[in-house]
Amino acid sequence: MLAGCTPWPTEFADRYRERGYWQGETIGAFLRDRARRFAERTAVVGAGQRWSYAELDARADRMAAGLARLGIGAGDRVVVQLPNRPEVFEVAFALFRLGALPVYALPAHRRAEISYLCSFTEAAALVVADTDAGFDYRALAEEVRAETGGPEHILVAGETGDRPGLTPLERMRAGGGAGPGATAEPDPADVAFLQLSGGTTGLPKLIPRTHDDYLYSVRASADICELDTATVYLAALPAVHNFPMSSPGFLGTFSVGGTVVLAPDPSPATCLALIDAEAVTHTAVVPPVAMLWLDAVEGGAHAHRDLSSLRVLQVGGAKFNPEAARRVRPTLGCALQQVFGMAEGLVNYTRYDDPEEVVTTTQGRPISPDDELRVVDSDGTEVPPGGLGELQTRGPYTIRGYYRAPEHNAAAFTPDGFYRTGDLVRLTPTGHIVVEGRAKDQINRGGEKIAPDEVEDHLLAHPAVHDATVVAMPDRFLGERACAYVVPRASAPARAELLAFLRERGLAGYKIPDRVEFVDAFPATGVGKVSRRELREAVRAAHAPGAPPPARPAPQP
Ligand code: OOB
Repeated sequence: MLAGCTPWPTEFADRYRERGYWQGETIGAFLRDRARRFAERTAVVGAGQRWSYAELDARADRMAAGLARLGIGAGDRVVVQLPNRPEVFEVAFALFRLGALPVYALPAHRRAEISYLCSFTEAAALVVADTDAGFDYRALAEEVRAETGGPEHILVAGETGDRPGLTPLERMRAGGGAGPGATAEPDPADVAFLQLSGGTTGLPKLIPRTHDDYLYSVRASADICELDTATVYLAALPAVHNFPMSSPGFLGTFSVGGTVVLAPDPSPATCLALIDAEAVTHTAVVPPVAMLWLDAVEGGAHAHRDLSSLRVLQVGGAKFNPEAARRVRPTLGCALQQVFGMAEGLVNYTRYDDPEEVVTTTQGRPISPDDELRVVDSDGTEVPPGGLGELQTRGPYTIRGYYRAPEHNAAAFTPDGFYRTGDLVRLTPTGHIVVEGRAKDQINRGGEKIAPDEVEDHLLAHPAVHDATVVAMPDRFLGERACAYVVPRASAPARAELLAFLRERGLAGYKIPDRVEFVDAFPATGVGKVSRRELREAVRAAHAPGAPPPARPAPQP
């Protein structure tokens, strides 16, 4: 296994194989097989292109050969930051074929995140788009290289704009034949890619997922969601997030020979038009996006759109409130499926035959009979059935440790290998999970996860900041937003200047606090630590009665 990763203990690995969860297939071989079975069917639609399974497969091969010519091969890490365009699949499958590991970055990430990913993984290459949604990713890539001295190769999907040092992705497609290493068949038990965790402390953690464990979650998800060759899946969220990737997402759709349609953004205007034009059957969104779609359809502005093909709207990533949940069927004419998942592994779905009440008020139940769930109190003791506590889990597709993070792993996993999710839940008598809150220090901004101390560290770098604490504040639309409490030195900096400072440090936009409060000191807990709870309560109180509703920025999940 890739150095710096924690394998499953042998007895568990054996059991997962015996029970047929781990089938010894790689993601590269998986696509090869589907390309054979569904050759002429449409695999991908997006950015004005339509690729059949055979074409996607052939493109992945050509791309793999080109990357191998650059010297990229088994075990190399490649940071991939691409928007929802067909190249994202071409590059990912090429890397799987080479046994190289995609490290998935979100389009919203900026210099701070991309530099960290490139240096931490010692990436051999960074793959970016030229521009997207008005942002120049080439300039970002160049800044990353200037800051970190790497990676050796920067590959650009689209125009390089004649910038020296950037290689057009197109060049990878040019030469024929398989280069050295292009035929490497990785071990299915080994790590296939690294995905970013939402993070609770400091810098983001990387999640190593193996071919075996990931493909199990993909097959089982496609099965639960009843996907088949007629499935048209709309990737409305960034495709490389775990939700649209495997729950059941694009991989689930590929597993059954369906069609994946890539939306450039999750707005109702874009997505409702695509649902109509491509006869989309399934899609997945975060709660604020679901609410925008519901409002848009109820407002009548999209009455000319035919949404009758849509069978299932999946909502997950953050808690979906039951009132909004109840509007899905009458407004959109499709079933709701709640999805409570995490990039670390465990994914829960409400099932299509669950009663309406269960679908609207719970976050589903696990994929696998071998998902082990434990609800514990703050001492780690299991609570009585139905009681509230922190969810811990282990199972055939839940990691046993983050990549190169031994210290963090000691806290994030129990000695017997359960992942401490940090989610406060209770289980219903039918085994469904209701997410009630969070024990972890994380802000869930409409599905986008923020680790407060990552932002605090950036604030503390400002010369006029003495101390900083970032907490969640409730928000009707996003669920939560971030509020920074700042103790200034002699004189407080202007709010706008502080926020500009964070942007200049290259922090992703969704991590920039929505509100900044200057205070003289922080409330302390009994042991003298900053009391986040008191700050959360303070900001909640400041917002509660008659507080003006904040503007609705477009969510960027
Ligand atoms: C998904 O994955 P991540 O890794 O971005 O975030 C995981 C965390 C969970 O631990 C929980 O705190 C929160 O996001 N969450 C939910 C939720 N779904 C995720 N909280 C309440 N209700 C839900 N339905 O977000 C993710 C991964 C795969 C599928 C779906 C979501």
